[in-house]
Amino acid sequence: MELMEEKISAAIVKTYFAKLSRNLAIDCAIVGAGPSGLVAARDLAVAGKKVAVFERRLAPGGGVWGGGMLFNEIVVEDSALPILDDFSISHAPVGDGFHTADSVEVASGLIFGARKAGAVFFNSVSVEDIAVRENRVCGLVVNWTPVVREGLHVDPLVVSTRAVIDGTGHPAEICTIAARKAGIRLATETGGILGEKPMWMEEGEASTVENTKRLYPGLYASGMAANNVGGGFRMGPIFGGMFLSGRKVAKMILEDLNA
Ligand code: 48F
Repeated sequence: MELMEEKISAAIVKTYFAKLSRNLAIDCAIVGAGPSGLVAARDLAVAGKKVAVFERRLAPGGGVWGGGMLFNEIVVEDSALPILDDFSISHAPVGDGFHTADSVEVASGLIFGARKAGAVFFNSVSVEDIAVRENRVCGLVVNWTPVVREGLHVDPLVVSTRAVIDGTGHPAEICTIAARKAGIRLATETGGILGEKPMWMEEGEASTVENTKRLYPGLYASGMAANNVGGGFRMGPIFGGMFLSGRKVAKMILEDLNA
């Protein structure tokens, strides 16, 4: 008779590898499970696309969990409330078109909503490179975060995808690799990464959405990554721009994939 210990281990291994196999060739790969990436993940999955999210840390959610300076509340503008409502995340008005939301509810709600819509998560996985063919970004090079952190000499695996979203936040890691390593000319004024500017909330909220764009065939950026690439201002613990950026990038990718 099979021991319970054997059954449990076999169930996890079998299910995980089936999940990984199903996601080795996908419609959209999202790097980074921050707020912009999670909104995009849900929208793309709701539209029927095969979406996977690759997150370096154990817990998806990016910079949402800690609110402002570890006070676990965030602020959202009127314009982004429909997105919170789509995820059934509560919010309370504080005047002048601003609302607060509990950052733990926001982080967990975004993760749950994206997953329930069909997006698949690969957490503790770091994206360390891209694949480029015929002038198009067409894949991600992935490895376990502990392997990368330990500096182990272990080769990665590759996931093929029709679209990549750089949702890595402030460092814009995927666009940086594209520009510096692949020699890709990004769709910016200089063709390179313009660099994030200092704090200016109103401007930062607007520029996060404006800078959300297709930067090269197959490569898009959202959230703070988009702002870094496009030279926008930072905005701190107000998150409407992040949510709207996620919605915008998903819409652009759907148009491109369905063209
Ligand atoms: O930074 P982050 O939360 O992304 P975002 O959607 O949102 C920014 C806000 O949280 C905040 C802000 C709002 O005012 O300014 O900063 O732009 O999340 C980025 C996620 O990407 C992961 C990282 O661990 C984080 O969870 N990440 C970064 N690089 C990689 C990565 C990588 N190479 N591979 C996998 N995950």
